[in-house]
Order: sequence, then C-alpha cells, then structure tokens
Amino acid sequence: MTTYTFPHNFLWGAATASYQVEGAWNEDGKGESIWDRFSHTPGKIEDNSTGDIACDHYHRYEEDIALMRRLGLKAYRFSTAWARVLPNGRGRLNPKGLDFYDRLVDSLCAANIEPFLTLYHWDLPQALHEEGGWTNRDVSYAFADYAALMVKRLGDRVKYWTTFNEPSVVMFDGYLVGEHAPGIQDPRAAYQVAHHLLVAHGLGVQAIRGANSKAEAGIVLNLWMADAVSEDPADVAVADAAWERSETLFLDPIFKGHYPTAAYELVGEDMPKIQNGDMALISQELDFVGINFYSRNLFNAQGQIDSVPGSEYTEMGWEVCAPALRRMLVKINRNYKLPPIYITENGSAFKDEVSTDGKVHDPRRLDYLKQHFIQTRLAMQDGVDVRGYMVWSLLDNFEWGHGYTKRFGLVRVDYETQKRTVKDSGEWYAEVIRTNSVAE
Ligand code: IFM
Repeated sequence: MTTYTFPHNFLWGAATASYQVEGAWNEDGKGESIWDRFSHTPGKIEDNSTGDIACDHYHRYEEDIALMRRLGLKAYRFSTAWARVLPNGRGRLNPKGLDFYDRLVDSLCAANIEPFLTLYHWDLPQALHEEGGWTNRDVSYAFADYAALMVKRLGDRVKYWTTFNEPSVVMFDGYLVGEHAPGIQDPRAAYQVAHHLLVAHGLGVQAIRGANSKAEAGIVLNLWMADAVSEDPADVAVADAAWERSETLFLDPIFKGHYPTAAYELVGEDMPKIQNGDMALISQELDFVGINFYSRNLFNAQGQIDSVPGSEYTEMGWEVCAPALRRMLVKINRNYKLPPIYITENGSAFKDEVSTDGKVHDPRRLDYLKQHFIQTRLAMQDGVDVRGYMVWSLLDNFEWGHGYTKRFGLVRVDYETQKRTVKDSGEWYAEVIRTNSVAE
C-alpha cells in the first residue's frame, strides 16, 4: 500500500455556487438574474426545473456549515449572487442580501472554515443583461464596483477573492452555443464577451486590492487536457493544436499578456476590439489561480476520439482519466509563470441511490476523487505548487441546463424534503482530511 501525504497546511475544501444551491430567488429584495430568467423560460432546462429553491442553502446555511464541520473541511468555496446584493447590478444596495453573506462568512469563521469567495459564477443581474450584458464594456466597470463593495464589507474575514468562475463557459455556453443563460448564439458577440470578462477581471483585481490590501486575488479557469493517443508526431500535432485552440484563450492573456495566435487564426475578424492598456490590466500579477478539472479530450491524427474503448464515463458523458490532471498541471506549469494553484473544482456525477440501510454507497465517486488526489500529489512532486483542493460539490445541486438530473455532491440532497445524507465518498473525504493523506 502506498500512502500519499499532503503538506500540513493543504487547504482541503468543497465548492458550490450561488444559483446552484441558494434558492430564495426573489426573497429579501433580491433582483432577478439571467439564470432566473433562463430557467423560467420553458424548454431551456432538461427537467423543466429552476433554481428557485435548489438546496435552500439561503435558509439552511447553518445546517450546511455544521455538515462541513463534521466533514472537517478547512475551506468552503462559494459564490455571491450579484443581484442579491445589487438588485439592478449597480446603484441601489439591498442590505438584506449583503447581510446574508455577512452571516454566512461569520458562521464559517466561527466553524474555523476558510471562506473562498467567487464574485461571479454566472448569475449576472438581468438588469445588466438588458444593458447588453457582457457585450457591453460598461458592465465590466459595474463588476469592479460590485467587487469593491463586497471586499469592503467582507474583506476583514475573507482572504481569498476570485473574480470569475470559468469565463470560457460564460462565453462559450452563454454567447456562442446558447445552452446557458442568456442563451445567445453569436460568434462575434462571444469573443467580445471574452474580452470584456477579462477586462472585468483586471478591473476586479484592482478593486479587490484597492478595497483591502491584504486580500488575495485570483481567477478560476476550467481546463481539459488535450491528450494524443500515441507519441506519433501526427497524433501529437493534432492534440497540441486542439489545446491551443480551446484552452489558451484565457490562459494566454492572463499569464502572457496577449491572445494566442491560434485564436486569431480561428476567429479572424470576430476577434474582439481591444483598447489601449487592456492587456496590461488583464495580465497583472495574481496571488493565486484556481483550476477546475474534470476530464480530458483525446486525439489522433484524424481528429477527436469521442468514445475511448475501455474507459469509464460519468453521467455527464465525461471520461474518467485522472493521470490527465497531472499531465495538465505539469503542462501549464511549464508553459506559464503561474502563481500558487488551487484545484477549485473536481468531482463527478454518478447515479446515486439511497440503499436500504439509508446510506448512499458511491464507490465510483470515491475512487474518482482518490485517483485525482493522487495525481495531484504526483504533480506536486513534479514541482507544481498546488496549495489546496475543493471538491465539486459539497451538495447535489442544480446542474445548469441539466437541472437536478446530475448529482455531484459529497452530500445527497433529497429535493422533496431537503434532507442531507453524507455519501460514502463524503465520509471517506473526511478521513482524507483528518489524516491529510490518501492511501492506495
Ligand atoms: O456545476 C458546474 C460548476 O458550476 C462549474 N464547473 C463545472 C461544474 C460541473 O458541470
């Protein structure tokens, strides 16, 4: 048996996002977000559900923090709903909304759990969408004002501030394929949106630091490793080209200060309009970068291989391939000058059932996590500076266009009763945290 031990201050945690867990969509003065509007539009969500109630975390956050404590979590990654605090995205403040996050942070601190806060996890205030949403550069300035407001109120207790979660998904799913809110399909708009998200990130970092010099500022990017089936140069060339095309659009501007050449080749005249000073703003140094990792794409000389014989797949249709996480971490560490890394999301959706003993036995999720923890530890031995790991997700929750059909939680949520049941993977994770090690 091999035991993989982690550094003593390794930040083990779990993650959620406001729209996916909070519910209380129109309570206590909250404004409408684009996800409220999108999920209320018939035909947009697989099971016709909404995030109106979700996990009711808005009312049950204390119970959920008690669960986090029981699991021994050292950190909780969550996002704040912009429209809960500023119902119109700018201007009038909703004190009750801000009070909620104040109470949440206080309770986390009392439980000795580090709050790891994301300012934008996709729920743009609808009022800002009506001003053009992320196609309108002004929204980036509104984001910076919102960031400053949040840091002024919570910065005495929250150290880790993330501007955006997965900007590529905002751009791609929201504005290119339209499967996410706001449901737009417009390539030219999409690339301008990407640029405005990056500008907002840069302005946000300045606002965070301006409001509290002790705050640590970062961003969360989702990356899929592009693997080649063999070392044959023809296979490798296709995999490398795919990586350049799909994974560097945000990495390069943030860590190199320019858009990748591949983007210019791919997008041509749809490349965004860039103003003087934008690239310096976007590429200012960060205190950390969050990486979300779920799976990889596999290529041969002919293109992408959709189904890999012998591989296991999750309910999302994503291949389980933990060694790709190590390869990806080593690759980005080699190609970019990166600040400390946190794995800000990693996890898997499988079909769970409550057994007759009342428990949820989820060996496949447990094994998925174990393999990814081990590969992360190996990447750290390769020289990658990983400081913490947030499992996606603490709770089963609203999985965007899939509604409640996919369960990612360490904790099962019965959506009828809101009963929480810690799954076997959650119990096992508690032991990993307690011993700060993984055994195989
Ligand atoms: O649920 C999402 C999360 O909101 C962002 N990253 C991927 C997760 C699983 O699809």
